[in-house]
Amino acid sequence: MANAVPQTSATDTGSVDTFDAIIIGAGVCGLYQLYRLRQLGLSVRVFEDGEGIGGTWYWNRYPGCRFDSESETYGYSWSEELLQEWNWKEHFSGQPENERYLNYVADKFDLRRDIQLKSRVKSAVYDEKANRWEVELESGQRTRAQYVIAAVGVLSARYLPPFAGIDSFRGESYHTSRWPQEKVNLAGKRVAVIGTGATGVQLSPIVAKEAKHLTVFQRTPNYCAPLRNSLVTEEEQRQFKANYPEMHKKIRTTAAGFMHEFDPRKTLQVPQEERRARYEELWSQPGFSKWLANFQDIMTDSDANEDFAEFVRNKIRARVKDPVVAEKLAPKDHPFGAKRIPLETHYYEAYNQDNVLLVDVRETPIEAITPKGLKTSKQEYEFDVIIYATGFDAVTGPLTQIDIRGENGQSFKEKWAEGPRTYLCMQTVGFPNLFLASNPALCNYTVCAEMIVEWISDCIRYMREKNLTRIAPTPQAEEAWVQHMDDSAKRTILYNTNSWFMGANIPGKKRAILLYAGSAATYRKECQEAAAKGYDGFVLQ
Ligand code: NA7
Repeated sequence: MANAVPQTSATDTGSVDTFDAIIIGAGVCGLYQLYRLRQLGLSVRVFEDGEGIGGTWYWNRYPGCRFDSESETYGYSWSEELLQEWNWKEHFSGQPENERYLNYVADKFDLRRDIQLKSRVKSAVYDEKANRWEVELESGQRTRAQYVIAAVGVLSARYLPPFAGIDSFRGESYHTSRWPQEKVNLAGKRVAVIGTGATGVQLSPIVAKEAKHLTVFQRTPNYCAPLRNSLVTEEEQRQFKANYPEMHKKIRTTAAGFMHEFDPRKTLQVPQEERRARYEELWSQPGFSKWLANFQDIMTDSDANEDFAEFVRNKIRARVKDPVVAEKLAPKDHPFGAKRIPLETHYYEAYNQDNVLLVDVRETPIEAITPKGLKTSKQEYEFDVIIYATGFDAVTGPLTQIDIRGENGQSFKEKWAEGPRTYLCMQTVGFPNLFLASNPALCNYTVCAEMIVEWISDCIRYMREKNLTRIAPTPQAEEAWVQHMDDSAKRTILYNTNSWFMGANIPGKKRAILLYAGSAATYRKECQEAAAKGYDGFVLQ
């Protein structure tokens, strides 16, 4: 039986707690990872940067923040009791409720006693002789563990563009992913929102309602699709609860881990009238059906994609009264779905309000943030509040921000300088016993996260049963997987578009696919097969 009690040893620099496993991050992945490792009898410590748990749902508390997955698919599937107890109030649940849900889970499963909040991990260094990791926090606190599981999130390292004069602004400024706990009062204020990704699109219509004036600074227009959120009725709630097993079975087989399944037909083989009718039908449905239940070649065939892209542009044109503004909002420089599709509620209508202005920063680039506001190449705008909805250094950023050193002092950041190098997205050569729970294979969050967490937990259980203490991939398996990630992306329209999927939103970041572009179901199968073959592609000692 594993020793579930942390060991403390004295060193010349103070005492060091030793755990079986350290988990970095108390979000969706980290909480479940803690639960699973505890079940194995491991002593575990979770370090969480925030003052509360929840990860994404703790940090992103900007107005309008909500799921774009159907709520019932986002909840954890591993506790029938939890599934039956929790009532999702909205079909696409908002941040306050999502944060409440994760806190409910933490309390129900007594997770808090192993979570240390306000604890940002500074470094993790592998000690080869002892085969363990030395983890140091920003506070100087040091701990040790045989296993480190990075559950740091894939969209958690905020990106703030290095605008000239950014610190000179005399008003209030916020990044959406570091939104304050207390309500930000925008009433009567002149507000700027920079960014029109999923975040800016959720936020702007709400700001437009409250603020005296809103100016949205757009660099790339997105294909935004109606979310069509609504309250969950009692009957729907009853159906969720009755159908959970079936639904979970289904989402484990779809390409993206959502409840939507691509239509097996090829777009241009479907007669035009029928195709149009299908587009309208998809458009009228809630959530990502317009993307993920579309014809199967929408992500691989440019002509097929363009057919739907023009349909979406016309939807935008129909909603925005000023034709000049409408054309600025209608994307023409990238295919539909090559950037994440923001799901919106009254986004386009906001531009019909007298108090909302759209500034295209490709026409008039942002030159500087000034004490009074923001200066483009054309003019200076005055603001009381500037909101940066400028996104994240996705997937690699949260990991490379930590000084992780593997065998021979090798730097993780240097190793990943060209993009993620993993086998099965789970581990990287040279960093034994470091597992990546927040990894490039996270698509629809919880369903994918659960599979990854369970794979890691099963692997650790296997090692303990066999008295093995060290696991890392073989260089050959890693090389083949990196190639497979690249090949899978090349077959899609993702590859040639500038988006965070390709790391193209961060100046100087090497272009590489950051998310697994193959099917979630295939990924699940590959991971299961490797495990069934005694962790094929890994060296266990
Ligand atoms: P995104 O999708 O990366 O969007 C960031 C936005 O900020 C996007 O419109 C960017 O324009 C814009 N941006 C970034 N840098 C600049 C500069 N320097 N000047 C002007 N505009 C800029 O992040 P989100 O937070 O909206 O969404 C992230 C994910 O969270 C989302 O995909 C969902 O999965 C949940 P660009 O498009 O790069 O031209």
